[in-house]
Amino acid sequence: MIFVGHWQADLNVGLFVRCQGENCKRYVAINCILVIYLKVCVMSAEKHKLHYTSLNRKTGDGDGLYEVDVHASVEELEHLARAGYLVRDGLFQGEALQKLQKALDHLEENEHDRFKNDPSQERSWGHIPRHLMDKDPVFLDLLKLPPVLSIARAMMGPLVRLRGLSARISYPGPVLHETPWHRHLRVICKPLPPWFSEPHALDALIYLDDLDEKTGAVSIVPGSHNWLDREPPNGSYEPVEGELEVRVKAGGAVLIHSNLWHRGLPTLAAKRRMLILSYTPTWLRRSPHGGPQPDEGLTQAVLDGDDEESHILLGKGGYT
Ligand SMILES: O=C(O)CCC(=O)C(=O)O
Repeated sequence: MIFVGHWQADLNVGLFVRCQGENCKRYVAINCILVIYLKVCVMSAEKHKLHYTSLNRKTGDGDGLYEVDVHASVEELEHLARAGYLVRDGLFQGEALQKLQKALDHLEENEHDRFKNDPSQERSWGHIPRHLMDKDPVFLDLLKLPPVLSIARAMMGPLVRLRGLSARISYPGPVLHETPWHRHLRVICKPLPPWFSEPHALDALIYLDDLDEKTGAVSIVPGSHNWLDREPPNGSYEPVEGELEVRVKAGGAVLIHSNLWHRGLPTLAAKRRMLILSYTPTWLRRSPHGGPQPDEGLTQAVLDGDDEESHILLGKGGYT
């Protein structure tokens, strides 16, 4: 939570910060800086091109040259590196958004039996379907989603793979649906060994419903992806210093480094649907969550095909 006064900065572009404090006037200067800062965070993507040369002649498409049409400005990438997040409004709109909502509703219906909402528990993460690309072509179409994949390649190099596509559906009800503070790549130890490989992944948290008081915002701690000496408070739902509540409209996304501390705030009065689309360097493993991939999932046909980029994205090759 950022404390900057008795007002809410609503930039009318979907990002809200809840503010509290004693004396508004004292914070006018801070507020102005905050508004400029937030505008940088949410400005629409200004593209640029990036060129990589692979220094591994066995990998890549012949000459080892990769051009990435990055769906972000250089400043936005710097912000992502430093703060660990980037807000994308209107990533999906109109029919494209409806297709995702419908596909997730369909999957929810199909997998409802697997969702256990134990009434004896005070809290739950909600319903978390996994392996989405294997289950519906609408989700498989996200494999090369340029506004996310291009940023993944800009941050981690040309050779990235899918870590997973999962969903989280939370509902209002007697069992409170919210998540504790967490990060997604829990592979860090203390002390850090001399050859420690810092884990990186980009997660696009794609919201299919408006984030508001009814559904619950997502809260993040800017810069926390760089904290290699501590973990988020275990199982905690309590506020953390520097916490920032982010809200987007349906179809918007919050791109985060996988190890940014974050939590989904309680879903109090309306169903909330979101997707998590993740990419890592090719040599990292896919997400272990959700067990083995479904037999005869849709990605198998892609792996049987001859598109090398898709093979690499699905974990076949792209490393030596
Ligand atoms: O629901 C959210 O906003 C975040 C969910 C999340 O990070 C998770 O399910 O791992």
